[in-house]
This record gives sequence, C-alpha cells and structure tokens, in this order.
Amino acid sequence: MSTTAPPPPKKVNRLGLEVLNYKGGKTTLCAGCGHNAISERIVESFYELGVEPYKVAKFSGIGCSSKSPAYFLGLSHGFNAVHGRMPAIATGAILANRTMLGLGVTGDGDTASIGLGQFMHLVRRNLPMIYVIENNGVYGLTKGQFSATADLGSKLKTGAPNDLPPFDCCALALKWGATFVARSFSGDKKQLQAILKTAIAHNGLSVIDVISPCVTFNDHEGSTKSYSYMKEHEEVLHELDFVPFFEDIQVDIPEGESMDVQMHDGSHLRIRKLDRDFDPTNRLAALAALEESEAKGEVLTGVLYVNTQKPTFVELLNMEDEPVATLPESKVRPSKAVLDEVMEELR
Ligand SMILES: Cc1ncc(C[n+]2csc(CCOP(=O)(O)OP(=O)(O)O)c2C)c(N)n1
Ligand code: SF4
Ligand SMILES: [Mg+2]
Repeated sequence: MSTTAPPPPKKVNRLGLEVLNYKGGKTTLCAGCGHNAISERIVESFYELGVEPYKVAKFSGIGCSSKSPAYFLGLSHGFNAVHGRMPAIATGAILANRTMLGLGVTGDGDTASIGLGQFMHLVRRNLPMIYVIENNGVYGLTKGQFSATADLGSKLKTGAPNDLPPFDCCALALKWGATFVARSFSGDKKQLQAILKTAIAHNGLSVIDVISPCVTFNDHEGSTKSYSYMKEHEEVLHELDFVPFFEDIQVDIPEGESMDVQMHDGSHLRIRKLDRDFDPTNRLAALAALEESEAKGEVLTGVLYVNTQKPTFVELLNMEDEPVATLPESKVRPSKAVLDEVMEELR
C-alpha cells in the first residue's frame, strides 16, 4: 500500500507569517526596473524581521517609484499622496499614531525636484520613519526628463546633456538632521537588505538613497544612473551584517576589522572594514567622503551615518503616552459647554 508523504511544513517567520503575507499586488512597472528589486528587498526584510504588517504605514507621492507601495506589504496601511507632498502626510499620520512604523517610498523627482522643501523639513525634524528614495535621475513616469539628482554632464537618450549640478540627497540629509543615512544600489541584494533592516530597527529618520536604474529612459551610454555605470563606479564603503535582537550576536570577528552599532531595539549593525577606515558615527567624515567620491566620479554606497542618541520629533513634542488616534473622543473633542464658552468670548 503506498502512502503519500505529507506536504513540507510552510516556511514562516517568528510571527508565524509566510513571505506571501508581506507581498503586494503584481507589479505594473517595466521588467528590469530597479524599483521592482527594491520592492523585493522590502518584502524580504519585513518578513525576515517579523514586522507586523498591520503596524506599518506606507506613504508615497507620485511617480513610478511612488506606485511601488502597491507591490509590497499588501496587509499594511497606505497613503498615495500628491507629487512631492508625502512628507507632510507622513508627519501628520505618525504624529497621530506613533506606534505605526512609517515607510515612505519616493522618487528623485518626488523628493529632490518638486518635493525638496517638504523633504528638508522632514529631515530637520528627524521624524521617526524610513524614507527610501528610488533614484534613477529622471522622471520615469512622465517619460524620462532629467530630475534634480541627474549628474552634471550626464546625457538623455537623445544625447542632450544635463548642464545643472545635482542635489545629493544623502548630503542634504546628513547636513540637516537625519539620523540614519545610507546609499545603496537596487542591484546589491545583501547590502540593501542590511540597510533596510537597520532602518526598521532605527528610532529616527532613516534616509536611504537607492540608485535604481530606469531601463526605459536612463540606462544608456552617457547615463550615470545605469546598471553598467553602477557596475563600474560603485565604491562600496564596508560590508554590512544585521543581527536582529531575537538572534544570537555571538560570532567571532577579528579585532579592529569590524564595528558594532547597537540599535534602539537591541539589534546590531555589524560593519566590516574593507579598504578604508570609515566611522559612520562621524557626520563630518561622511560629508567629506561624499564630496571626495563625487570629485572622483565614484558612487559611494553603504551606511554613511548612524546616530542612535538624537531625540526624534515625536520625543521633542512630549506628547501623551496614548497615541492621539486611539484617545477617546472625550479627550480629543471639546465638550459643548467648552465650545459655547468660546463662542460667547467671540461675540
Ligand atoms: C503637482 C504635479 N506636478 C507634476 C506632475 C507630473 N509628474 C508625475 S510623476 C512626475 C515625476 C516622477 O519622477 P520621480 O519622482 O523621479 O519618479 P520615477 O517615475 O522616476 O520613479 C511628474 C513630474 C504631477 N503628477 N503632479
Ligand atoms: S519608466 Fe523607468 S522608472 Fe518607470 S517603470 Fe519603467 S523602468 Fe521603471
Ligand atoms: Mg525618478
């Protein structure tokens, strides 16, 4: 008599959820778009860390990049805002309920062109959220015009050169107050995953600028945001490992070769030295390293800065313990008597 073997047990994370529970709808972006790879890394990172999907609030603006929250974390909350205005929406939502984990996904146009003012105020406030910039140097959704992160001298498909200097979103974030600043490449699975996981553990604003090639409008010879340009010019700062708080940290490491940063939730970011000594807790050194690499035509990737001590905007506001969103109506709405009194004063 033949017996059929039972199906293999389903792979689940520490919450008992499958990776499927962290996915979203099927992507409608172009095949090969860097943004799709970033969505995959987001799915893996949130699944592996066992983040409760319903405790995540996704925010975006307008663009191909801003469409991508539809393709991950389908069980989370989401708000697709106006072009360049996502930071204002995210600020309001997180102040209303700081128990949510905020995840903003935006484009270089959404952040550095129309949304620059909003981005700078988010940075200045150190709002506790993850802010991923899917940086392809162009407005992909509106057919490939240069954005404000396009490098001086880089060329459009038509051959037209860009004659304005770029904004470096990492330098802006470093200068004005973000407490976790990193740059990565959509094609670097391991590095991007370690950076995303660290951002999930960080209490403060995490700005992650990810070079994410647009295969349709900006992947040609003369582009500085193409796959081949990144292959030739990426300068990786260090090797990164993330050890979540629920795993054992004990791993033998040669002395002087690595640095350990303990994150807010007890997780560890382990940074292994490559060719150079780089201390990501030194903000000025990070700014200098960015300037130097720009002058050499390199794209520096890795964790540029981490500061686990600075208070966040939510902490500065000294709000009630109970989030505004779940306070009873009696606490958030003035009574009729109070309103009558105000009206009386205005007569
Ligand atoms: C207020 C407003 N201005 C302009 C537009 C047109 N528009 C839509 S997406 C976009 C640029 C998107 O570029 P980016 O943020 O880099 O995203 P990508 O498509 O490259 O991922 C522009 C200019 C708009 N939708 N709303
Ligand atoms: S147009 Fe560019 S940015 Fe938009 S989906 Fe296609 S490859 Fe991605
Ligand atoms: Mg873009």
